[in-house]
Amino acid sequence: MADVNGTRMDLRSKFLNVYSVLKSELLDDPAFEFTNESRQWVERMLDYNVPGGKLNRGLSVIDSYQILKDGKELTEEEIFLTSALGWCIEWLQAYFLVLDDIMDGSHTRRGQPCWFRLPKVGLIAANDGIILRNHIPRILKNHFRERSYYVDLLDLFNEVEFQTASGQMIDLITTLEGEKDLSKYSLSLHRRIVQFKTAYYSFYLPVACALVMSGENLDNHVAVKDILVEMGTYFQVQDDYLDCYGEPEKIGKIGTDIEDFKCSWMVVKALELCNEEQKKILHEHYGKADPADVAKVKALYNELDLQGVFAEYENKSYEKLITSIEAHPSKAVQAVLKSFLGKIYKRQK
Ligand code: DMA
Ligand code: MG
Ligand code: MG
Ligand code: MG
Repeated sequence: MADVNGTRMDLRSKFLNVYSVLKSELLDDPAFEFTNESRQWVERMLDYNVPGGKLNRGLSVIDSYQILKDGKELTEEEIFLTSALGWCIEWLQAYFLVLDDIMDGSHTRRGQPCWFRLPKVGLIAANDGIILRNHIPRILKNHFRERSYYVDLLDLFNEVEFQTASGQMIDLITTLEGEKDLSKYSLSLHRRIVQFKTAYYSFYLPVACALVMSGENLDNHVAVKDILVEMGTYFQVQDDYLDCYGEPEKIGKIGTDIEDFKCSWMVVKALELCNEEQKKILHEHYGKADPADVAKVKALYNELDLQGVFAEYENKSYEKLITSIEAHPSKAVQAVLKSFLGKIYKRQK
């Protein structure tokens, strides 16, 4: 056990070293003559937004690749390359989160103020998001240009970015409809939003990166994709639940879904379970910034025992996922998927 943990720590510190390497390269970009001020801005912006999360997505690329190689020890080069791909996902995540926090009007992220909330940053954060996004093809060019699968990687990142941005769009424009008519919120609409905004980039992308690096053709792995998208859906339901019931100190952020009129799993379930009187409460208080309104909505969630409903959903999803994973013909792929699921099952953050 000590050994397993030791290896894992080692991998994490190696992964963090690769961040420093990639950052130095970007700060030395020959295409742009940095002044001291601009270099310092980018460095501070990267350190603030890229490495401070759980790093699950990034580390999963290394894990998945190793499992696909039957657990054989990876060469230093393989560790570097899988880490670089992992960091590309963390960069993509940072880009989406910086912009997501502006659009959601959030206050904190990863236990600190959202980047745009810093007095000197403000809406410069919008351009910083674009910079983060532009770093990804530069990292890929620096390290994968000569590889046979370079085009496949570019295509993969482009596709997944488009899916995520589309999901964010539906998430945002759906609130306009909800304000007009809350009863338009349904489980199928919720599913569509979360598959696109979360599942592809958080779950499919890390495994897809590992598969591409192992020389696999992604067209042959549709079944794996379906399971990962299902897992990503479960993950975002957890996110919606934690937005209301999570402890801000643990999840590092303060929920805003009720204030923002989000088509969250919580409100969809509440609409499904409430009687006419309770529905009136939702219509009256959902989507308002006043803490008194938010408290009314949360009291209704308690009344409907959404914590219990969620616990049941969580158990059912876990069992369903295990069943579909065990139906997969490859033991190695099963191991990749189970390791993923193990990391998120009953998560508190
Ligand atoms: C976020 O959904 C999705 C992306 C692509 C960032 P969200 O707004 O529920 O995320 P969070 O709760 O972290 O703000
Ligand atoms: Mg958000
Ligand atoms: Mg959002
Ligand atoms: Mg959320």
